[in-house]
Amino acid sequence: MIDTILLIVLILTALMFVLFWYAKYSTKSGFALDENKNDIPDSWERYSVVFKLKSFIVLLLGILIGYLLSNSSYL
Ligand SMILES: [Ca+2]
Repeated sequence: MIDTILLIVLILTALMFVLFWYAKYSTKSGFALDENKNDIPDSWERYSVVFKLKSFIVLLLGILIGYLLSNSSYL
């Protein structure tokens, strides 16, 4: 059970990093509109709270992964 949750969290974390990377890449390279220059594509601006909480989310995921890993059968 823990193993499954750990895998799901790891996949979510990977998706999260792809999302953050894509937001930065698309605005920096200029194919997404970013008129207020905050590295968030303007069409994603309604989800900007996710970007504001980025370091908190990464910290939380790190703690969660550590906790799940210590309780999983992988170690
Ligand atoms: Ca923007």
